[in-house]
Amino acid sequence: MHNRRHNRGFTLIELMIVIGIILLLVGVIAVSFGGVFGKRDEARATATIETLKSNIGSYEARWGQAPPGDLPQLGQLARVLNLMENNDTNRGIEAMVLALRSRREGGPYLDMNLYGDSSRRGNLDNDTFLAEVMASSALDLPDDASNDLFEILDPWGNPFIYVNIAEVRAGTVHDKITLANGETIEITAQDCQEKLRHPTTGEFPQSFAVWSVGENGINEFGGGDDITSWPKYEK
Ligand SMILES: [Ca+2]
Ligand SMILES: [Ca+2]
Ligand SMILES: [Ca+2]
Repeated sequence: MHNRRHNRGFTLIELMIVIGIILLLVGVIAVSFGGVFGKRDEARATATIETLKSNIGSYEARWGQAPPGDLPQLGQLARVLNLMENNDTNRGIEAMVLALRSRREGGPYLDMNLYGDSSRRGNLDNDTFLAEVMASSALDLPDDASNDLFEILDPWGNPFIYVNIAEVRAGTVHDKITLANGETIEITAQDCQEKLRHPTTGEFPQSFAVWSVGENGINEFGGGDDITSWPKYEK
């Protein structure tokens, strides 16, 4: 009797130790897998930005400037009257995507693998360019092209943010970004002028800036875990 009780107690402690070890192992595995997935997403975001950089570079070589950061500017450049969208949200990335989809000047410049992948393309603010302006023919979009104003999405489902640096300098940048969680964040020219400059040289990235708000979903204008088209500044 005494022996059996002693044995039972021992078994319980043993069991708790085993459970403890299992929990510890599960924790270690979960953390390392989380790290692996996090790294994989980060690498994918970096690869997408590299593709966009190369696409924008080709566009820039023919059009003489980086894609405009809003539709009226693109309209002016492409001589499409009243090219506009109706919600003032995701303006930068939408204008960039539309500019790169144009077949004019040797386009389209947008990587069709990127554009054709529905997991990397979205229309979070659910808008279209106004059909009556005949933008489709003026921009020479492919015949089967949708009128949707698409965003290119990062691996966490948030749109990449695009600004044209000439527009940052001119103070005309004003954008709202729709995040995957339904929140909206605001981007002003003043923010960009302050936060996109190199902290010591005061230089802006290039003729444009593309960045992802990163895994934390918080826009840090290229700081923190944001993934950027320019070399990240040292803290
Ligand atoms: Ca929009
Ligand atoms: Ca849109
Ligand atoms: Ca971030």
